[in-house]
Amino acid sequence: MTESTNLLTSTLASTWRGWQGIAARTDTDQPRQMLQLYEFENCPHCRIVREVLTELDLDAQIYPCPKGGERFRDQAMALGGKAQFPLLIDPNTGAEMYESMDIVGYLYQQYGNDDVPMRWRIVPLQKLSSYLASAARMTRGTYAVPSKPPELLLELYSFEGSPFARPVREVLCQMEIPYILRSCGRSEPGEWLPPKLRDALGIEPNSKLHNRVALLEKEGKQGIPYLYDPNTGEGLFESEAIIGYLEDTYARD
Ligand SMILES: N[C@@H](CCC(=O)N[C@@H](CS)C(=O)NCC(=O)O)C(=O)O
Repeated sequence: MTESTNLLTSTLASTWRGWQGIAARTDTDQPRQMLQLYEFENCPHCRIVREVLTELDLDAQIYPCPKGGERFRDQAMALGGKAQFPLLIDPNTGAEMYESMDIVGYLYQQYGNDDVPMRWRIVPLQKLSSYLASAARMTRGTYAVPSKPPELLLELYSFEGSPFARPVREVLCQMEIPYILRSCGRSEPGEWLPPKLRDALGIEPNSKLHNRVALLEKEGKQGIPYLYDPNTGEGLFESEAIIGYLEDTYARD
């Protein structure tokens, strides 16, 4: 797939989803211990859960379980008893849950202090559009490829609806590289403008989200996706550069 086709189909996937998984709330309760999610990127049901992680501004440890994967599938089986994804583990409450829509309800109740918004109750439409988003990406983020396991979890600053972050998550998934998903949705109106227009108008994005504030402090800007690899000390912006780095560092022939 060429770079422009890659971006086009990723944008199409976000469009099928009605650009959910971008706007984030600033008033949710943050869990003390990080949530754990066993999933794979192109699974339509897993996407729904990741969108809600963005909406509620929740971080999670992601354990990729692509088809044919050998690194975390057995672990998921041992925890939940079946090879079905998504599987959410919440060490704060002891909850272990399958079923995407149950997980959505749980996250809203536990951390959103709110009822599940109406659009999440239109289950057939949510599922159909998530299947269409998966179809737009064909087999990307579905099947395992050989890779070297990292010692420590990588960190990805991402929001679910980002057409640029998706290809990075797909590669992490295929390579079964576990990572901390640092949710970086958009909470302020100024963040929806393209950076160049924002700069021309002199608008500061002024995000209130903890990961965006931390990224700005650490790197001086808030580009998404941003990958930090504690195993090598590397920190990178730009999806193509990140994918190149992952392949150079973790691919196995
Ligand atoms: N009703 C479940 C459906 C989950 C489901 O069918 N997940 C598929 C992946 S999209 C799965 O676990 N397949 C088994 C596998 O990939 O090994 C939900 O909404 O979470």
